[in-house]
Amino acid sequence: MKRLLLSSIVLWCALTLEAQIVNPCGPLPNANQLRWQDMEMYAFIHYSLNTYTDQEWGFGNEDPQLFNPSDLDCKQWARVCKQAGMKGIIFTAKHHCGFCMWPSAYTEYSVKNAPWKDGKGDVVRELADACREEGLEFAVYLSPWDRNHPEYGRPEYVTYFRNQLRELLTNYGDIFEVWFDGANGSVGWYGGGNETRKIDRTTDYQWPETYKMIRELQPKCLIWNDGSDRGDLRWVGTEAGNVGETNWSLLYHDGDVPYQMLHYGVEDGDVWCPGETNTSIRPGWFYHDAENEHVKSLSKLMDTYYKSVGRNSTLLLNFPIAPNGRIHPNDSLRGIAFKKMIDEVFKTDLVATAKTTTQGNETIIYFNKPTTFNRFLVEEDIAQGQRVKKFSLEALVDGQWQPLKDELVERLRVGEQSSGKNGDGLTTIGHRRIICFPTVKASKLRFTIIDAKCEPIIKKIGVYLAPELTADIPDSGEKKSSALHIFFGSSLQMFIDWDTEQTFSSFRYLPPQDNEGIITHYTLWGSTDWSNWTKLASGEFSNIVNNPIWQTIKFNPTKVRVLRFEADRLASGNRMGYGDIEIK
Ligand code: FUL
Repeated sequence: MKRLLLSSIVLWCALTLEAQIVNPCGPLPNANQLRWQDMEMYAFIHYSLNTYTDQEWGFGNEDPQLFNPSDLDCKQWARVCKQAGMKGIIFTAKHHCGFCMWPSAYTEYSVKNAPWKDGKGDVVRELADACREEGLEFAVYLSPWDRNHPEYGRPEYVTYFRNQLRELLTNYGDIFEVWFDGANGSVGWYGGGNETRKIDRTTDYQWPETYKMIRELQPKCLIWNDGSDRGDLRWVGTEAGNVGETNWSLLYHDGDVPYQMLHYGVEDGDVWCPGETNTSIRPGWFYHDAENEHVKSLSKLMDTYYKSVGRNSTLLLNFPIAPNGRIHPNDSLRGIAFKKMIDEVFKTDLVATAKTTTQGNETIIYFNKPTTFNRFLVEEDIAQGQRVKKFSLEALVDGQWQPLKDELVERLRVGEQSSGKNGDGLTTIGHRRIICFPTVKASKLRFTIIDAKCEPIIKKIGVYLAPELTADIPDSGEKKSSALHIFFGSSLQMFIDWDTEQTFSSFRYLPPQDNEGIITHYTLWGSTDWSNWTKLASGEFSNIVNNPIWQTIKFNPTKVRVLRFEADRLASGNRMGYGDIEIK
């Protein structure tokens, strides 16, 4: 064991030192959190009855008879995830619809009443075994919101939920994380009630008792939270695949956790609660045929990597399972290419062949000759706390020091206050920070820590030349709705009309991307004469706030001259908003 010198920034080469905590700085991670952070990337797998109903959120009354995959192969999932660089898998043992992918003793709504394997199957078991065979860790997602259960929203439900959790935590070996999901309580089947159940998510689930049970049954398991009771790690406030470039692994131990805190952490927080960035390899979490050509591009996935692992977070990347019971080839090929690209980018550390000097908080890397690079990587020894608040990077190009900045810095969201975070992006470091900038050819690189909470302890730095990735095909900027005649009857009612009758069977809605006026519940009407209206569809846009992607409403082919699209409920604001509309 070597000791870290604390006099200043110490270690420049890609060495991993086991450090003694001699000078702790603020809250520290525990052994579980340290181990988990080093996993860096692990997979989510979304698979349930939704896979067979083309939905993102089931209502709770979907028929278990639908679950009969022809070719379910958990070993294929594990192999793909491993090759995609994932260190573990978190599986949707139960999603909001309440259908259990294991034969729970506490409900009939599970695989035991599905035709698959004559009701003798257990997907959780098969996946847990497959993970072990591949050397992957295994974890479960158990939705607290259960739209099937008659007692949901009542104290009896908490007992049911804990019983299920106990089954999962005792029968399937080591579980590295439990994922509870914050979506909760609205309309659902609830045993036939078809009603709305409101809950207070901070008190009704009685988390402290549940957490105690988890600690007893699985002492190494991390508890996910979205800002209700503090668990061991936090959601980052979005499903788009990015955490703030400033990202403290700290929160306050109690009080509300608004988006700003989820996304950026809290500099003077008093508990260690690192961020986990979750996103899907496709637009939706569950499989939909219509998304087969929309698997995220390599450049989008790399962007996600830089904005998660490269910003002091872990990456939880979702692979949905197709109706046949396997990961679709488009997703597996892209996942594997993603891992190859990460390896390619970080293959050659240019610091290894350079000379490095450190004086105080300034380090200079002297390259043997003018060298091209476009990535800078730096890691703090987080076992000793997260310390660095601000740093700078400069490249010596043709005898002149040029400042480098993080070209992936986020724009502020509507209404978001700037707190200086969104300047050059060179703020916090933590477990790993990767700075992307346009390729420079320089003879020296200067890294200066400008501000830190305590004496900085840097564990590693690296400089790399990433290959140019063909950018995603840019959006032409032309909206599909620009060809439509759209006008508003009120702030919650939109009309689209045509000169002549048209036959349509689908209506697509892209919510506004700045968060204001997102429609969560809608009704769609059609008419040929403006006075007799036929209801074409009504319902909810599941998960539209956290994942504001295109939503498709399908209906029987109908002749209309005018469509009336009504917002029955908005997520925020009082005027319906839209990013785009497409009608076919
Ligand atoms: C969300 C859920 O509502 C989605 O369906 C999905 O499971 C995602 C990971 O979390 O909150």
